[in-house]
Amino acid sequence: MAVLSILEFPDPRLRTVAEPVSEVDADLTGLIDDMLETMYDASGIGLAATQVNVHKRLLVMDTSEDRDQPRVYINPEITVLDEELGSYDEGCLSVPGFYEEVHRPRRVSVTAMGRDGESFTEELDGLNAICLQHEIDHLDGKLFVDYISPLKRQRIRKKLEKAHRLRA
Ligand code: QAP
Ligand code: CO
Repeated sequence: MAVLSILEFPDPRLRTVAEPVSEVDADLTGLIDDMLETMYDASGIGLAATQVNVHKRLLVMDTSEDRDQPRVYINPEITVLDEELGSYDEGCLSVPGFYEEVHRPRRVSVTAMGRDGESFTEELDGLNAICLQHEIDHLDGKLFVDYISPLKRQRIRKKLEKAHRLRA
């Protein structure tokens, strides 16, 4: 297993639209395990393959208090169950240090394959529903900062670009 490096906004590779996974083989389960290790190492609750520069439709999540309930979604397809929106102060491992309120549907249904390649369907609400929508956005090249004002987004961009220059 390995901790992978995470792309950060405004890296243009985060805008890539991911391709469906065709087969759940040993390479893919290895990637899943590395993504889970990367998410736990970074204290995140969700991570999409896009964020580790792999452009496949795959994401991992764990919103549990004890960080012991990994969830894996391969080729996730989401249906909004309820148009009612909820708001949450979202963050992102690709936008470190910044949090902004985002509105999203509160209840969704998702059909996906798990780590075993078996298809499943489940209904999600609360933080799980928010996190899943945030991670599927990554697979479509979208970031939570796309939902905030251009002025706030530009401020975040400038601060992260400066941090990246200092790091380099
Ligand atoms: C996405 O985000 C999410 O800025 C997952 O310094 C977040 O795990 C969905 C993190 C909130 C719904 C609600 C962010 C860690 C983790 C940071 C994360 C940071 C350290 C973000
Ligand atoms: Co994110």
